[in-house]
Parts: sequence; structure tokens; C-alpha cells
Amino acid sequence: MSSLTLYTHPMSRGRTARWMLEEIGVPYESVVFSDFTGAMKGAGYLAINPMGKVPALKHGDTVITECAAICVYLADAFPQKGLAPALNDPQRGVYYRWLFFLAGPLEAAMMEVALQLTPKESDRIALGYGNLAQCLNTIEQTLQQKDFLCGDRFSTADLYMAEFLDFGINVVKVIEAKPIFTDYIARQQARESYARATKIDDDLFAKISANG
Ligand SMILES: N[C@@H](CCC(=O)N[C@@H](CS)C(=O)NCC(=O)O)C(=O)O
Repeated sequence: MSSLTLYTHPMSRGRTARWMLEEIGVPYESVVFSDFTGAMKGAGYLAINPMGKVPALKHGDTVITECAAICVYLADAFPQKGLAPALNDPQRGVYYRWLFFLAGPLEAAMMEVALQLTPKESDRIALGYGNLAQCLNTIEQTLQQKDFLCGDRFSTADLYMAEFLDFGINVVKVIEAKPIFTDYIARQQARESYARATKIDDDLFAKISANG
């Protein structure tokens, strides 16, 4: 099997990629940056991700950047784990819909509010995310109907949705902690893979903080 290496910082979107790796359950190495400057902006890492951002994943000679792409890639590279609907399953469309929606519109809408950006209302017709309320209403309507996004089982789309909702509620605090969201998050985060990944990153962050 080709080697897997996660490039990350313990307080970054790399946590989502690590959860996915723990869910997949195959051995992987981690390259952990202790800050977002230094080595993350050095020539060595810029050769892997010219954006100078984490996470990135190396699988053999293949480099994948963008957290959503890393998650989707891993689900497809290890299909025996059943974390994505099959290519010929109609649920595959639902899967794409949510992953693209989260990485695109929802993230942009959340950051607009978190950073207090103020687009002109008349420009919203051209903004792919409309506004945060529209995005959340779309998610809420779906979660009212089902426990998981694709069919009746956990998939990568749920992992990614839970991470975004958690970030929006608890980190940037732009999403109201409605039970429809918090129950959904709790359902996904009850997985052992989440506990393992969280402990790894929390321990790494404690070590970095202790080293000043
Ligand atoms: N679109 C990228 C965003 C990656 C990103 O912005 N990562 C942040 C940490 S969560 C980062 O590395 N920031 C360092 C910097 O921009 O200097 C993804 O989804 O992976």
C-alpha cells in the first residue's frame, strides 16, 4: 500500500482530514506544523501546497489539497470502508450535492458573517451562497427529514457536515445551537474515529502550547 502523509496543524481544518483518516483506519504519518508561518510557508511545504495552507495529504506520489477533496479522495481510495455511495448509486448525487454545498456556499456564508463582511444586498443574487440564513434553512429542511445525508447510513458527507456545523456553532459562533443541528452533530461525533482524532489533535496542540 502507498504511504499516506497528512500535513496539518492541530487547530486547523486538518482536524477534519484526521477524523477521516481515523475513520478509514489505515496507518498514516503526520507532519505537524506548530504555527501558520515558519515551515508552513517554507519552500519544502510550498512545493506540496503552493497556498501554504493545511491540510494536505500525500498518498504515494499524489498530493491532494482542499479538505473536502482529501475526504472524498480517501473515501474513494478505500471503498471497502463504505464511506461514499457507489458511483452508480443515485445517492451519489446527494453526496456530491452536500460536499460541494458545504465547501462552497456554506463556508463562504459563514465567513461573511464571522468576519462581518457586508456585501450590498443587491449583489447577493450573484453571490453563490445567497446568505447564511438561506444556507442554514436548506440544511435544516434536510435534517428534519433524515438522520444521515445519504440514505440511512453515515458517509463522508456527514463527517464534513458535522465539522462545519460544529465550527459554525462553537468556533465562529454564527450558527444558533438549535437541537436539529446539535443532535445531528452529536450523532456523527459519537463515532470512535472522532474521539481518536480529537484526542490526537488536542494532545498535539497541548504539546505545542506547552513549548510556547
Ligand atoms: N480551502 C482550504 C482552506 C485551507 C485553510 O485556509 N487552512 C488554514 C487553516 S484552517 C490555513 O492553513 N491557514 C494558514 C494561512 O493561510 O496562512 C481547505 O478547505 O482545505
